[in-house]
Amino acid sequence: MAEASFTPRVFSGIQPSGDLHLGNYLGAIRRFVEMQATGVETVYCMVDLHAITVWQDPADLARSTRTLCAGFLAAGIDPEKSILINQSQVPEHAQLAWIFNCVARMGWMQRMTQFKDKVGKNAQNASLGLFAYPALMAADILIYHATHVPVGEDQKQHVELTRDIAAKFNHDYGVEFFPMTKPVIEGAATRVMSLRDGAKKMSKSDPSDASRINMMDDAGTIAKKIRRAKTDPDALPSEADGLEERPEARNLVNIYAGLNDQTVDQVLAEMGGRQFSEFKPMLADLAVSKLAPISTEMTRLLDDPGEIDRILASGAQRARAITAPILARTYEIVGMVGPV
Ligand code: AQP
Repeated sequence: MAEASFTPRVFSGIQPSGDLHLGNYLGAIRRFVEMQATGVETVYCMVDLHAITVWQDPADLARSTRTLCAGFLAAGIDPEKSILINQSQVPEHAQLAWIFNCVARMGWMQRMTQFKDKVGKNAQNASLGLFAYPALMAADILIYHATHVPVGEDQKQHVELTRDIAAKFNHDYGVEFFPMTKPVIEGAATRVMSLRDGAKKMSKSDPSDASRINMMDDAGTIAKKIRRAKTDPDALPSEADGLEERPEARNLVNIYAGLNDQTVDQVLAEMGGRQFSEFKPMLADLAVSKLAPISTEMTRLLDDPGEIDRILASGAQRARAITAPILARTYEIVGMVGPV
C-alpha cells in the first residue's frame, strides 16, 4: 500500500493539574513557541481530561486551566498563529480515544512506565482513566493527524505507543489513515530533575514545593530554592564528562544551558572550576531574568479571565474544523452507521 503523505502539523498538551514549572517550560513550552515560529500549523492544548485521571478539586481545575492558558500566552504562544484549546471543549478527542481503547492492547498499556511510577504499589486503587491515559493521548495527537509532537523526555514512550496504535489501526482496517507521529525532544533540558533529588524528575505533583521552580514564583523564592538545591561539594567541571555520577550538578548545568540557549559544553567552558556558592547565584539571576517577565504577563492576563475563555472558545471552534472530519472518516472506516 502506498505511503500516505501528511501535511506537517504539530500538536502538544500540558495538564492543568497544578502549577506550571520550569520543567514544563524548558521541556515543552519553549519548544512550542519555536515550532510556532516555523510557520507549521500548531495546536496546543490544556489537557483537562487527562488532569482528572487523578482527583482535581473542580475550582482548582478551572483555575489551573486558565493559569496554564495564561502561561502559554505569556511565554509567546500567539492565539492567532496557534490553535489554543482546552481538551474537553473538543469532544472528538474523547470520542477517538474510545476507538483507540479498542485498538490498544492491555499488554502495551501495562508496559507504560509513567503509570507504574505514578501508582507504585497502589495500582488497584488507580482510576481506569489513569491506566487508559496513553490511549487518550494518542487520540489527542491523531485526531489532528499531527506529524510532530514536542515533548519532554518523559513522554517519549507515550508517543511511541501512539505510533503503535496508529500502525495497528491502519493495519487492522487496511488503510493509511493515521500518520506515524514523531516525538520532538530537543534542547539542553529535556528532562529537568527535582531540585531536591537528582534522580526524580521535576513534577507538579511532587509534594515538596522546594523540589521545583514554579513559573509564578517570585524572585526571592526562585533564589531561595536554587540556593537550597541539593548539590555536591565539588567545583563544576570544565567538560560534560565530569558531570557523570553527579546528577544534581548536571541538572543545574542543564537548567542554566536551557535557560540561556547554550549547550552544556558552552556553559562548562565558561563556568568550569567555579564552586556552587558562586554558580548558584548566577543561575538564580538568569532564572529570574527569564521567568519574571513571563510571570508578570501571566498575572496581567489572569486579571481578565473572560478574555482567556474567549480565546479558548475560538480555539475550540477552529480545532473542530479539523477534528470533526477526521472523526467522521474514522467512524466510517470502522463501520459506524451515520448520516450520509
Ligand atoms: N521535569 C521535566 N523536564 C522536562 N519536561 C517536562 N515535562 C514535564 N515535566 C518535565 C514536559 O511538560 C509537558 C507537559 O507535561 P504534563 O504536565 O502534562 O505531564 P507530566 O509530564 O506528568 O508533568 P508533571 O509535572 O510530572 O505533572 P504531574 O506531576 O501532574 O504528573 C510534557 O511534554 C512533558 O514531557
